[in-house]
Amino acid sequence: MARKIRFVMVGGFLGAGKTTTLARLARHYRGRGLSVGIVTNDQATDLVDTNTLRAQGFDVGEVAGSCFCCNFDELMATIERLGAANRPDVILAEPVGSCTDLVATVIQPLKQMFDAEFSIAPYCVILKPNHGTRVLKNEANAGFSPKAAYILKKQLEEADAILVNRVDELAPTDIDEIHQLVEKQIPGRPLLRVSAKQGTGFEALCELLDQEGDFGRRILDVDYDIYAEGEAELGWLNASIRVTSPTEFDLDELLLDVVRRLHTSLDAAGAETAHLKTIGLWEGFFGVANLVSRAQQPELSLPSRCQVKELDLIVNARVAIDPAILTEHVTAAVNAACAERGATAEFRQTQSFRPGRPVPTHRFSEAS
Ligand SMILES: Nc1nc2c(ncn2[C@@H]2O[C@H](COP(=O)(O)OP(=O)(O)OP(=O)(O)O)[C@@H](O)[C@H]2O)c(=O)[nH]1
Ligand SMILES: [Mg+2]
Repeated sequence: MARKIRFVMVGGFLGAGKTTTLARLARHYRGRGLSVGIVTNDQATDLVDTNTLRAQGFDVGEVAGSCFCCNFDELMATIERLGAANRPDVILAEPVGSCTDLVATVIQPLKQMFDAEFSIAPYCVILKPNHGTRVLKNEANAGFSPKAAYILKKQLEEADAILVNRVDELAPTDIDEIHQLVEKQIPGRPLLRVSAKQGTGFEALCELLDQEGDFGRRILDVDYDIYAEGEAELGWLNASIRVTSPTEFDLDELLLDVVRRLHTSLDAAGAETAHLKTIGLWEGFFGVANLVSRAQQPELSLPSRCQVKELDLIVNARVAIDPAILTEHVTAAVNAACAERGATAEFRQTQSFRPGRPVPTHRFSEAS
């Protein structure tokens, strides 16, 4: 009988560092000679994450159109497709950052219906310190609404282990404060201090993920009305754009310019950003720029270091604003950034909406 596939799902709120973590884990498993498949997930097509991971050379399948929990069959079909040529030893899965109740709707169905095929790694959930701390402190101005804060707390509650990310930019006293806050509110979970960007804490994370045991058993008591309303407060936008210019320009500067313009205009509109990300792709080169909070600065997370005359640009935005207004902001920012370089933007597809109510394919209320 074929060896079981190790199923490693890493959750966490929008912009927490899931994709960065999965890329690092994928390199780690590959380095151990294991074959790795990654499954990304979103409410719509044209994912920055899928393109970012593929551009780094990973085997990526995408569940687009609804979350893993609401399209469990597509998750299974995607894993099967990834294994068509070469059965993976490890599947790394990234759920949508506004999803929770994943133990009852993804892990337990895997355990109870596909036990012969998968072994389940501890379910780790990443905390974005800036946002997470404000939510855990119940600060009035935590960036999003109390309903969105509810989702973040539920995500942490169902975790087997919690990863406090971005320790590279935190003072030790701040890390200690977050540690104590998490320990007090969500007690009894291993708590790892990591930097997905720099790799700090990843030895301990990989050891934790290798543990054998009965993981993914913390089934939540979730109020689906609050959960659905929390998700629906976010404006969601995925756009794909073809950019062309008669003269060369710096791809990375364009990406940063788009995100900077959005940062400025959305801030002026009083809208909190959960995650704004954009990837530019041209002939095997790629660059990625992000903004993870209104209070932080845009950053070029993966530079392309290339000059181009044309590129495919994908913008994914998750912002607490009306999706039609979000579309206006994105269109204006892309057009202005392109015009400044004498380039033309042709919008090929734009999907913008508020996420619909989650209706899981399966929901197991008892752990196996
Ligand atoms: N400084 C720092 N930045 C990080 C770290 N981890 C991730 N980031 C940055 O945070 C941003 C978001 O990271 P992602 O990995 O895309 O986050 P995500 O959770 O996959 O986001 P969504 O898929 O949109 O929910 C990117 O700009 C990353 O470079 C970290 O450890 N330190
Ligand atoms: Mg991601």
